Amino acid sequence: MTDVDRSSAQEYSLDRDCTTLSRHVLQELQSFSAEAQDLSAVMNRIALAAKLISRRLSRAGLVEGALGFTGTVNVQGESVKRMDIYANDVFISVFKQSGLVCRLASEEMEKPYYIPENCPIGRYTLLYDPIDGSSNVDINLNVGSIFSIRRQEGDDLDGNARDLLQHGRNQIAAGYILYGPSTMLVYSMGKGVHSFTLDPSLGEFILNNENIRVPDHGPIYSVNEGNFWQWEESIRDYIRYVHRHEGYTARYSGALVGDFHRILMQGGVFLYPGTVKKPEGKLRLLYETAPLAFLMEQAGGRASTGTQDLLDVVPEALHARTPLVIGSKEDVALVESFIQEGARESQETAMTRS
Ligand code: FBP
Repeated sequence: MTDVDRSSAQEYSLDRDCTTLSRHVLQELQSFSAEAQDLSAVMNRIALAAKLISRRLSRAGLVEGALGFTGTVNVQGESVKRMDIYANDVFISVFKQSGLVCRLASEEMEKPYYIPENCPIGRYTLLYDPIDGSSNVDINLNVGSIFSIRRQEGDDLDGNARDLLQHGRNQIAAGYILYGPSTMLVYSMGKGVHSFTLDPSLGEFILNNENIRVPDHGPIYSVNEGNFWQWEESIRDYIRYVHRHEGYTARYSGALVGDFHRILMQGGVFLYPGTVKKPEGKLRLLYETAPLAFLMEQAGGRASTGTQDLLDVVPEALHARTPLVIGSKEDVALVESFIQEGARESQETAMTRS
């Protein structure tokens, strides 16, 4: 290797090592304006929350009271894990005394949380799922955090956050943190999807993959088949199709972030359909499905409720749920075609009966 090669390789790895999240955000925004600096600072605080949660998870088995249930039930009617509360409080703490985020809304809080010292100057609202895949926490399997940044509009005096009931295309930025063998942060500001790996020796998230593109088709389908008999016939028909056709393989981790990340990197489709009893499904729009839909569309994939683009859905409430079909555009279209066929058949049956 010539000296020139060696120095350019060193220059490259040094430059790569210096491409931290906050620097990348400013590069993305191609601006050093106050707004750009603020957004970079918001992302930096999210990175700090990720480091604190990653540290807690990595030692949870050794820390008294880090695992298990709190004994309470949250606004979703779910039993709350201690890690859910720890992570929820971490996101609030990192934004105190920041002047950045005036309001935080999360899966664990019925109403948004206001940081008085940040209002009204704080331009942004953070919506987040502090621990996604809670059922995996106590058994040391991968979990995640999901976040969405929206503009703070109006004063929301009654605290019902009605100004947040907007479609997902109004998100300024979105992303997730995957707490796996390494801790990764994946985000988009509407200009492509980029991933960072936490380098514990530096304590920094360093860029490892820029402008991620999802394949148009992939072999993976990811769904909880345990719900098979609760689904509409059309979804059951889609699952029968992938069972009978070569080239499909099932993967389901029980944590949306982990399953989503696999699809983003390898292609395929993740589904959490509605059931006959709960047609709206389980996953929450504003801080679970809309942020991931924003990323998937940025990566060249698609996100659907089965009948419409998920980013066009306007929620009726802060904790509204939606069915989710997300991933490679050909695979999402295939699922939608089964749903359309099912709708056409039930319409035909209804007409013959009438
Ligand atoms: P939490 O955010 O409360 O963990 O709920 C969401 C979730 O755990 C997703 O991560 C996952 O895809 C799904 O629910 C698993 O649900 P099920 O156990 O019904 O398959």
